[in-house]
Amino acid sequence: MRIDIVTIFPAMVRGPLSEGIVARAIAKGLLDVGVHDLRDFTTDRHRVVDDMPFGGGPGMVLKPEPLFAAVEAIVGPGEAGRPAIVLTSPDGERLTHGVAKRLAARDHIVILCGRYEGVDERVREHLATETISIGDYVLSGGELPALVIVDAVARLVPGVVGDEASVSGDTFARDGLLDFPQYTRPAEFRGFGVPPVLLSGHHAEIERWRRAQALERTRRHRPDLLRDS
Ligand code: 9D3
Repeated sequence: MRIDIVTIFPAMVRGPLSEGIVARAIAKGLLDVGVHDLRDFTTDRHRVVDDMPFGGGPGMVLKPEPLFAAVEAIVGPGEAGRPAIVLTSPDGERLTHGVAKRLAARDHIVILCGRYEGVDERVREHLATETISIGDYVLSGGELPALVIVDAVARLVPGVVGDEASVSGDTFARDGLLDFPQYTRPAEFRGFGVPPVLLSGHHAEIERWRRAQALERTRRHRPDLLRDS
């Protein structure tokens, strides 16, 4: 799988890509990530990427030309199986495990990082194939969302996560329930113990306890997940 990220802050996204599971996936050749400076696709002396909104109002809007030029340079002329062109925007479709799975089925994803007050609407209408938000809070741009998308998608690429059971057992992947509590040694830490059932060796009882805990947590923190399923 190949993912290209177009941003005005390339250094902001390169750092996180060089650590952890995503870095290992790149090293293993399972994933290739390209980071592109939007300013490299401008044609004026001052490398201007934004301009004032038509109709007036505060802030600046990302101009369409550099974004179109970037995608046209990144996407090969006869590239088989058209890539997904993802625009990050606070008013996009909310990123969920289902959206990540849909993207993980693609061979090539190009992520355009939004910024400023917005992006010229012609980018969304005539360049992007989807617009994605990572949740209902205001960030200063699409760079962190792009990294979130790369992380969520990369772990679904076969071979990226060492233990496949840990992918299929994840929260949301398992059965739409939140995770059960986990403990490790020591069995007593500063006077705090571990639920005795986990030390009992009774696998059926442990399974029953975990399921009850997962259900209770979901009811308490995410009742919407129980209603939606
Ligand atoms: C709804 C806010 N907009 C009203 C004028 C302005 C605006 C705020 C913040 C436009 C862009 C941004 C920058 N944020 C993103 O580009 C972004 C984002 C986010 O802020 N929250 C969750 N997901 C995303 S994906 C891209």
